[in-house]
Parts: sequence; structure tokens; C-alpha cells
Amino acid sequence: MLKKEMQDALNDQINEELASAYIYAAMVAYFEEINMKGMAHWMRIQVQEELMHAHKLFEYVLTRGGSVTLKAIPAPKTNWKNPADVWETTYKHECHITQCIEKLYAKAQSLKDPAAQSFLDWYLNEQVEEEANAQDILAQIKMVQNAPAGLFMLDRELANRPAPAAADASSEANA
Ligand code: OFO
Repeated sequence: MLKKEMQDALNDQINEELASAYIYAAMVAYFEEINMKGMAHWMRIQVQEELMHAHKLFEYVLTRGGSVTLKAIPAPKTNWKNPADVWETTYKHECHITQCIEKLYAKAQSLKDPAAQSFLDWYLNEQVEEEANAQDILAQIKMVQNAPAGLFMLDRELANRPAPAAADASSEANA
């Protein structure tokens, strides 16, 4: 049985993941508005990833006999200075989520809940990938942001991000 303190912390993380999906959905709209179709595609996949992160937590709380409490999701920011600004926001947001997961893991340790620790291992590993993805794209966009041809090429490259089902299968196979 899940302790209430752990359950509440997991519910907070469900909210963080749904808020992440909302933030990235706002970025999809921004990229579509400025006609960066590849970046919009990348962010659409990211929205699906975040919903999957929320879903895994949701199911875990229920599987452990806990209660899921869904809370309000804050309205996301909806405009940015330029594409680099969006990727900077994305990278910082992923660093914030990593801190949330680390706190959640520390709570599972302090509450002596090894099952929750084991469950959260997946999220710790996922955050390494999430931060690295955002950091790589941010570094690339900083190199090309004043060169339209480079920006065009990067946008085309980001259009190749695979659908989450394929991405998850490979991350689980590598786990
Ligand atoms: Fe982007 O990792 Fe979940 O929130």
C-alpha cells in the first residue's frame, strides 16, 4: 500500500507532467505560426511523450492502491522572442523536471519505499535523455540562428523525430 505522503508526491508529479505537455503544446502552436514545421513536429512528439510520462505515474498510483488527484494545470507561456528562446525554455524546463524526479526519488528513499524507487529509476534515466535532447538542439540552434539556411536544415532534421511508440520501445529495450 502506498503511503499517503508518497501518493501526494506522485500526484504532484502527474500534474508536472501534464503541465509539461501543455507547455510543449503551446510551443507547437508557436512553431506552426512561424512556419517551422519540423520543430512543430518535434514538439508534437514531445507532447505525446509527456502525456505518456503522466499516464505511467497515473497507472502506478492506482496499481499501488492509491488515489489519483488531478489538479489544475497552469496556463503556459505562449510567445517567445525566436526559436532559440523556445529551446532555451525547453532545456530549463527539463532541468526543472529532473529536480522534481530527484526529489521524488529522495522521498521514496526517506519513506523506505523500494518499489517506488525502482519505478522511478525509469524516470531518472528518461530525464538524462530529455535534458540531453533539449541541450543538443539548443546548442545547434545557437550555431545557426542567424543563418537562415542552417535554420532551415535544422528544422528539416527535427521533422524526422520518430513517433513515441517507436522511441519508447527502443528506450525500454535499452533499459
Ligand atoms: Fe520532459 O520529461 Fe516528463 O516532464
